[in-house]
Amino acid sequence: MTTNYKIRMTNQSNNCGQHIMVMSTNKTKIALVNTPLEAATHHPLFPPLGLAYMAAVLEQNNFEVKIFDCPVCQIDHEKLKAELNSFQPSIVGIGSMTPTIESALQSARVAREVCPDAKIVMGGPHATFADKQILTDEKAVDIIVRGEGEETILELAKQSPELQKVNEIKGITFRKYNQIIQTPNRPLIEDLDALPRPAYKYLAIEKYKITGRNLLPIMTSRGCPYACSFCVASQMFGARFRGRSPKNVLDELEWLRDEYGAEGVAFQDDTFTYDKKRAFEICDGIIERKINLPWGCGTRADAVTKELIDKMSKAHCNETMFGVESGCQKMRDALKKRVSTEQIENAVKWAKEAGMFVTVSVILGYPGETKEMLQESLDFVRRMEPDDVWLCHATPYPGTGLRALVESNGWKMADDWKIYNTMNPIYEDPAFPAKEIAQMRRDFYNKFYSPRYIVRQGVKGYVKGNLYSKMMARTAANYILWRAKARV
Ligand code: B12
Ligand code: SF4
Repeated sequence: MTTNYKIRMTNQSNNCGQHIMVMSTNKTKIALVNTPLEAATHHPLFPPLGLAYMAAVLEQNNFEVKIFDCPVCQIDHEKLKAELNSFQPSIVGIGSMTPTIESALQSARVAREVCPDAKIVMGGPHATFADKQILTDEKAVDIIVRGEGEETILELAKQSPELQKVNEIKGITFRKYNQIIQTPNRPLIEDLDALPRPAYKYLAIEKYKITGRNLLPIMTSRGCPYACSFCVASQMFGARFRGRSPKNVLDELEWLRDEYGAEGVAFQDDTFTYDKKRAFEICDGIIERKINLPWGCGTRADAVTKELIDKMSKAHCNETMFGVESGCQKMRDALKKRVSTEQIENAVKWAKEAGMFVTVSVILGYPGETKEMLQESLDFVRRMEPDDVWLCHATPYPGTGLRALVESNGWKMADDWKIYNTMNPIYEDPAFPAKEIAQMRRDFYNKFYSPRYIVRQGVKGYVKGNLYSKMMARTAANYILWRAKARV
């Protein structure tokens, strides 16, 4: 298929930067960068699915692609610079989330130094909503891709290196002389089944282990019809749920197991069960095809029924995360969550009865929340006795209603993006000091991860075989030991 390309031997490096001799061609080269991690993260590392999708589309169209997956390969900016220098791509595409934006900008600067003629493109949820600010402040970035990237990066690659008709490419923001120009939004990809599978061959996929197990991600849908005020999902991927067909999903699950040795799968959809009929069909398919992989997913409490939860459990779902956000109806209304207390209690109860590891996530300190309301919320969560609780400080990410609200209140906000990871208070509500919120968060965890909790998770994990419970029994034991040593 590519015989008209010149082939030569060059000294290049593999996914993790070890030098090897490879055949290379005269195809246009595109580098995709998962930017270096500058500080330890509280999350396990997951493969950068968005970059892997874009790599697949570019490869399908005969471009030469490399992904520099810096966090898992422990590539810092110096090493990235050397890698880009030896690859000399026409486009350097860099992903961004809010806590990693500083690192992403630093990646752009090193790319500019060693590839002065390359176009430096940035995408992802931070750049999408901070496009104008980034292009104003950072000359090393040429173009921002807003929202879904597959079709946009392909059009950029096709026009590369001249990019003479860049203004005709939808979904980008770019600088022309001293002006910043936003082209119209790109229509969403209608048929997600038509996308190639994420090109994991460009990643050091074997390095992604969670407690020693090969747990791989899958995204079976995009878009969210809700508009919770702290979240960018519906603006990023559209306010309409676009689900892949059950067959397409099931084929990918088998591929993850057979080609990549997956021992478990993380469904990373925003609301996996939004289309219940589709969720039932996927579960039936998993059972019929004997896919036999444990999996977890996140969803809304109003998007499940007892029957669906039981079916998911039969299909080896052993972990579910519900975005509860608050135990106080008034706060859930303010957050635009549109879920009732009864729906939350039922969903958690059904999932626990089905033997799943149930996590709930809760937002702390949303504007208008009082100490009493937060206490009500924490008491509600404690009563439900989930297996884990993510207590997230309300974090005003660019593009969210929450950010607009905090700005309109005139409250001071932290401008260090690195701390936008939900573990830190970001703004100060004069009526409810951030210090008090942080203390209530600590107190909750100190009581929650108790010896009784360890026994409960130990039984669920070691006797009943739930993988997540095993992990949490150990994590909680370490937490208690750490507290005892540190006397906190
Ligand atoms: C899985 C996930 C994680 C995983 C793994 C992240 C990863 N490796 O991608 C983990 C658990 C590590 C994680 C952590 C966090 N996450 Co998270 N996460 C997700 C989730 C659920 C799925 C990500 C995914 O795979 N999407 C599917 C792919 C196809 O989309 P994508 O990655 O966005 O890529 C597309 C576009 O963004 C764009 N694109 C992306 N990069 C680039 C680069 C170029 C050059 C171009 C052209 C285009 C482009 O094109 C891609 C293909 O269409 C999303 C929600 C969502 N729906 O995306 C939240 C989401 C990305 N996370 C979010 C947040 C807030 C976080 C945290 C900051 C806090 C938290 N939740 O704990 C941490 C911080 C992590 C850190 N590094 O510091 C927010 C991001 C908001 C923001 N402004 O950054 C999201 C959008 C959730 C939300 N709805 O608010 N997360
Ligand atoms: S929090 Fe969940 S339900 Fe709400 S908008 Fe985001 S993805 Fe949708």
